[in-house]
Amino acid sequence: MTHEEILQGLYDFTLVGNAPEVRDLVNQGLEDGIGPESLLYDALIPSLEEVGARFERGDYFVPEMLIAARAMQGALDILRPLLAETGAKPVGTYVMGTVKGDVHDIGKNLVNIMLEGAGFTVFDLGVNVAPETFVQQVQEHQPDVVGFSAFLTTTMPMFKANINALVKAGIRDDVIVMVGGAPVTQEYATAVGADGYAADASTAVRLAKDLIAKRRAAVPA
Ligand code: B1M
Repeated sequence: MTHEEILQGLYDFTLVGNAPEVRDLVNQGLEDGIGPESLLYDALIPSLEEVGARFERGDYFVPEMLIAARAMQGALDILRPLLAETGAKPVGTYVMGTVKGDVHDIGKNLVNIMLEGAGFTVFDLGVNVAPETFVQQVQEHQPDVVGFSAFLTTTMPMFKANINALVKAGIRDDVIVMVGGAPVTQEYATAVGADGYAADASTAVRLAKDLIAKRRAAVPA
């Protein structure tokens, strides 16, 4: 198979949620020398975007979205160690979770993989994380950054609820707050009082490093 055929196959099999074929093609692609980033950004993510577009048009329903997501997760299990394998020095600590009411986690997991690859220690709180859990975990781990992911317009308001909970606990200024997720925009992030917003995983890593560097420069150790 050519590289193009492998990428096309990955796109097609993810779209129909054929997890065994997706796993096989990921392995075959890696054996043939296709980079993990290319498998991700040139096939898997575009396929999930098409899944979302079909859902919006009413051509797909929740079960189709779910099996496509499972196929993607199988691929990520194989790619995770390769994406995270950079030998980077520790750069900071990150507490991350998907907000309350929201169970989407593929995007969050991808951000975590890239953060780990860049040298962050990541505490992943999972999905459907309540404001009080974020507060408790920030108090426990004292991270440089706390990240909130939201993938539904209906769960985005939880950013503000989480920030309010940090304020109430008296720890808002101790931690950098970053937000992200498919429907989130810079304007929304600014409006709720987040310190940073990123549209994708690699920008999220770059921004986290920049925000930490700025904070460390401003606050003498
Ligand atoms: Co849902 N879903 N879903 N879904 N789902 C979306 C998000 C949707 C856009 C589909 C659509 O209509 N086009 C739509 C939301 C519409 C909206 O509110 N604007 C939607 C809906 C409506 C729903 C339900 C309500 C459907 C229903 O039940 N009627 C339901 C909600 C359940 C709930 O959470 N309470 C639901 C359920 C599901 C499944 C469970 C079936 C499944 C999730 C499985 C899982 O995650 N384990 C699912 C899926 C798979 C999707 C789509 C198709 C794919 C999501 C995905 O993984 N994308 C999605 C359509 C789409 O996104 N195009 C959709 C790939 C991923 C790599 O990208 O998630 O954007 P993304 O993550 C990016 C960036 O956002 C960013 O970096 C990531 C990597 O580059 N990022 C950050 C993420 N977090 C960040 C944090 C940061 C910085 C950057 O800093 C802290």
